[in-house]
This record gives sequence, C-alpha cells and structure tokens, in this order.
Amino acid sequence: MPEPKMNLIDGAWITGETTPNINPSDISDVIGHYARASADQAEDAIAAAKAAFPSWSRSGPLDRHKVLRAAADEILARKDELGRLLAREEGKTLAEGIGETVRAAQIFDFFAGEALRLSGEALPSIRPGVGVEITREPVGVVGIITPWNFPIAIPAWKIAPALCYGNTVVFKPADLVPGCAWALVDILHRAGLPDGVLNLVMGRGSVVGQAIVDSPDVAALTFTGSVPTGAALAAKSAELMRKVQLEMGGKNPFVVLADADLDVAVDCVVQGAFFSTGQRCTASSRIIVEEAVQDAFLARMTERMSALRVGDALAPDTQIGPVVDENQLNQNEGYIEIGKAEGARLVTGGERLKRETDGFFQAPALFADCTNQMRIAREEIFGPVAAVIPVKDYDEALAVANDTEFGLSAGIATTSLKHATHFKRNAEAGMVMVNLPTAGVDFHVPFGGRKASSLGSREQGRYAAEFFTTVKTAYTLA
Ligand code: UN1
Repeated sequence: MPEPKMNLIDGAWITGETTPNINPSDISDVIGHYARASADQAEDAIAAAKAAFPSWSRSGPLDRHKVLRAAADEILARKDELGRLLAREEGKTLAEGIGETVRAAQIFDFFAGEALRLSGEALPSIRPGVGVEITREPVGVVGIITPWNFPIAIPAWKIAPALCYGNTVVFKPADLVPGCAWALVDILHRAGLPDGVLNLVMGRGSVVGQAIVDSPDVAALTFTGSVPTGAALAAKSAELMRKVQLEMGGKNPFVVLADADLDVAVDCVVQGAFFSTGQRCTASSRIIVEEAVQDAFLARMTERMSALRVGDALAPDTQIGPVVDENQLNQNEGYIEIGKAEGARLVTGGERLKRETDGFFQAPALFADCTNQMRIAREEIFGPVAAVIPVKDYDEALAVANDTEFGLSAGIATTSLKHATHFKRNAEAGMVMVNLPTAGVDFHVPFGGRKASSLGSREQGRYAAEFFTTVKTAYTLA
C-alpha cells in the first residue's frame, strides 16, 4: 500500500488517523489513504499560520509572484494527471476534470500577475499640507473551507488571492476529495512557501472545520458549501467580529422564451442542468418555459437526454459521470419521489443505472408540469434533476425566476434585445447569462450571488481583494 498522504502543518508533513479516498465510478478502486487531522492539529496549524503572518505579510511582491507563478506552471504541466485524479475522486468526466485543472492554473496565473500590481492611492487631504494614502493590507490568518464539487478550482480561487495579498492560510478541503487538495498544497509547498504560510488540515467538518470556525486567531473565513453550515459559520463569525465570505446554494432559473433559438436553449439547459452531474451551485434547476414553445422544447430535450452517455468518469465517451457518493444519490432519488408525489410529471430519467463497475450512476431527470411552489422547484437538490415550469409570458417568467430564496445565477434564452436587456437589469441574481448556461464562469471576473446564495464580498478577479485585504487610510502632515 502506498504511504498515506499527510497534513501539512508548519512546513512539516504530519500523520494521524487516515481514511480511504474512494472512486465514485468504481467503489472497489481506492485512490489512496489520507490523514484526518485532530482538533489539536488544526489548532497547531492555526498557530503556525499566525506565527508565519508577520514575515509573509511583509514579503515582497516578487516573492509572492514567484510562488504563484511556479504553482500555475506545475498545475498546467500536470493537467492530464491532476484532471484524472479529479475525475477519479469526484466523478466529473475526464474532460471536465482536465478543464477544471486548467482553470486552477489560470487562477494562479492571474494572481501571480496581481501580486506584481499591488497598489494604493495617494491624494491631497482637505487640510492644506496634509497628504492621504490609501493602501490595502493583508487581513491575517485566513480559514479556507471548500466543498467536494470543485476539488481544485475552488481551493485555487481562495488560496491564490489569500497568498497574493499577503495572508497566511489554514485550508480544510472537503473530506470526500482530499486528493486534489493534497496535490495542490504539495505543489505550493515545493514552490517555496515559507513554513506555516499554507497549512493543510484534511478531515471532518465537525472536528477540523469546527476548530477553524471557533478560533479567534482566524481573522477571515471563506467558505463554499451548504446554507445551514454557512449560517452557523456566519453566526460564530459575528460573535468573533471576524470577516466572512460565504458561497452557498442556488436554485438557478433558466428562462426559455418563445422567441428563443431552441437549439441554443436546449444546449444551455443540458449543459447547465446535467453536466458535472448537476453538482454545481450554479446548475440550472428551474427551467421556466413560455407555454407556446413548451411541447417543442420538451420534445428536443427528451431526444437530447436519451443520447447522453452516463458512465465511468474516466471512460473517454462518458458525458455525465457518477453522483459523488451513496448519500447524495439516495437524496437525489428521494427528490424524484417527492416530485412525483407533488404531481410533477417525470418526462425522463431519475433511475439508478447499472454499469460494469459498482458506482453511483443516475440517469439525468427532467420533470414537466411543475409549479414554482413544489419542493423540487424550491430546494437545492445538487444532482442531475431539473424542473420545467410553464409560464404564459415574459413578465410571468421573470416573476417566477425571482421567486426563490436564492440568487446566484440566472439565465435566459431569447433573440429579443428588449427582453435580454430587461432580464439583465431585473434578475435578482449575482450573475446573469444571456443565451449561455447558468453554470461555467470565467476566472477573471467577480463570482457570487445575492439572498441566501452568498454573504460578504465577491470572489475571483480583482474583486477578490475586497475580502482578502483590509483598507488603511493614512494622513501625513509634511
Ligand atoms: C461554475 O459554474 O463554473 O460550488 C462554477 C459551485 C460554485 C462554482 C461554480 N461555487 O458550484
């Protein structure tokens, strides 16, 4: 058996209790064994990050640039191997896994550049002879807690800006996908980060996550995951007066107007609802369709969906990989039953699929005749399940799109400039897509939502500086 992969605390690889990392396409395939940190080890990691902060926060831009640049280069050079590891541990297809790995490299590349562009403002005071300088300073120890559905891109888009702006990090990846997290930390460690600047504490949320959340030494906390966990984190962070950034659920609408190019609409819905097995907070799960085109839309969707190849994430012709684990699959199946019981019509899919290997395969499911009040239209399922809601016109479509507790991404398929423009202005979401899927975003522009989807400032691009720095205004009489 290969050596278990360990946690990185203060520049040293530290072992402990281990857990197997299982391939959801084939549960007999054990990818490796990974350490699970104890609460004490998480506290050691926080102490190490605190001790490393004074020096790293004063490091020069070129030192930070070099580490981020080296990480970007190595991730890109190893994209096939890391993409394969990602597909093997999470269940995305190989193409999706490689794509996500390239995106992680691009994110490090972007922040390697940002490290060389750190700047401030100098302006005159209203008092003669006095000058004002406005600068951004790092916040301190940043706690980073990431989900299983983007095992390398989400860690990248939190770790890269944290380091770029001079913070030190305690990183806890999701228990289901330690492989990519470990590989990323190994790359950054070898790229020359001083001891304690980046600490990896793999393990359980209830142990490791809790230790990070409860620590007054964690100055800022960034989290992507579920709404209940996010709410608990926000409450504790308020008590500690700590900066917090949360990315949580979505129930993202995709509107199909009667004037839409139906090929574009079907493409957007198939990609947005079912690719990555529907396991994206940006997934389209409410498909709001003008009655005039509903039959034509459903006919094309059924045809497209029957041709989708669901199977082993690593097989070259697979388009949709397995669900991440047994729990998630059971939950998805539960929602299929809930939808039927609520009176929605299951057009296609939903059933568990048998493949050569023992894995968590499910046929993508489409419900029609849904109302926006049904649980399948209100609760985030986080699987390959979408609900079609008929509406009579654009105004009703917009009202239904906005009638949700979430507000991450919203899409529309239309050839009307008037409706596209109106939708962009009036969709209550952080991201709006016109003739594009709700999921699949660029790495260099802000990412985030409204209402129960997000709390705090935006992730990604230059907007990330808002969370990972604190502003100082200095006055000098000279
Ligand atoms: C994307 O759609 O490209 O957890 C990104 C998620 C999001 C990322 C989605 N935070 O699904």
